[in-house]
Amino acid sequence: SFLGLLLFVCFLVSPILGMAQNPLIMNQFTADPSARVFEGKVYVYPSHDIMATPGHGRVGWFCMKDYHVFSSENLTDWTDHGVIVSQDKVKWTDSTAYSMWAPDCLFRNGKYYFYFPAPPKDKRSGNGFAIGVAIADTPYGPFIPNPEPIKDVHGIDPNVFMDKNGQAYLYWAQSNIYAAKLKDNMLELAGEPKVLGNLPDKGLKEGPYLFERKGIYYLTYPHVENKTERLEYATSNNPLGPFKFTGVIMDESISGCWTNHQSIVEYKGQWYLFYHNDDLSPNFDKNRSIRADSLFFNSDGTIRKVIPTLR
Ligand code: FUB
Repeated sequence: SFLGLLLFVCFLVSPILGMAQNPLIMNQFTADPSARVFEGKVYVYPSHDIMATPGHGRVGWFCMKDYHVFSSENLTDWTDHGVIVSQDKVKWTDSTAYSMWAPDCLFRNGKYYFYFPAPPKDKRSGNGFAIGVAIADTPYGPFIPNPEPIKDVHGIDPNVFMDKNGQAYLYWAQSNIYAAKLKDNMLELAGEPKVLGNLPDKGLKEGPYLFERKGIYYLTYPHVENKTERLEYATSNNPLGPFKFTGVIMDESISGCWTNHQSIVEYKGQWYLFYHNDDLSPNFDKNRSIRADSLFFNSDGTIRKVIPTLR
């Protein structure tokens, strides 16, 4: 097939062009990649898409019951460290939900803190998501889930950022993007959640991912106005804003995959965009596959649009 031929050509040319080989993981579906550099390697914490079946998740929708973590030193050969957190081991989650959505991980004071959204079994705050934390001594676990989700956080797609002064921040989404300082214990908010304004008015904004480069704080997020999500960014000189919409990192997917979800990381002197598409499941866009491509900055700090190395 054309897709097979395309994958084969990408496989042949990717080492020559210094690109990652996309999609990164071939033996399972992966989405929402949060890439981090820990211990000299890239670790990717994705969602783990599976197929819902009657009684196990919502048929035709996103379905996930656990998380794996993958590591690599060359972005081509990946080690699957296996399941690090699963919904049946997290006491506060609704174990019928199969909705372990986009996670993130941060290192602090010798510990790795893994943040993940899931619907709680306690429905007093409605049918939405809460955000939990699991803690480990290594980037690949074993992770021990905290018995309760983070208080006062309702939403999906947690992202954690540690500023140079040691202050950590939590970002998350619930149609808009929210942010708050975290206490030093990394388990509680240190201030009121704030809606980050000045982003486009219309369309769902989710999947926040914040990073800093040369004193500029980049708030990146997928934004959908029409059919599929476009990766955009806003900048500020403060991690809590005010942000100014700055540009587009990646255009809408021409494959028709509704979602996209990004993280941006520097590894061995090169910046990379991690994101996802539907390469291994072109007819069902809730079974996704993660990718990475090189990302470049202009001299004024703006990001050059990344052209995906697959359709
Ligand atoms: O993976 C489920 C949801 O799809 C994520 O939480 C969103 O960011 C979107 O990618």
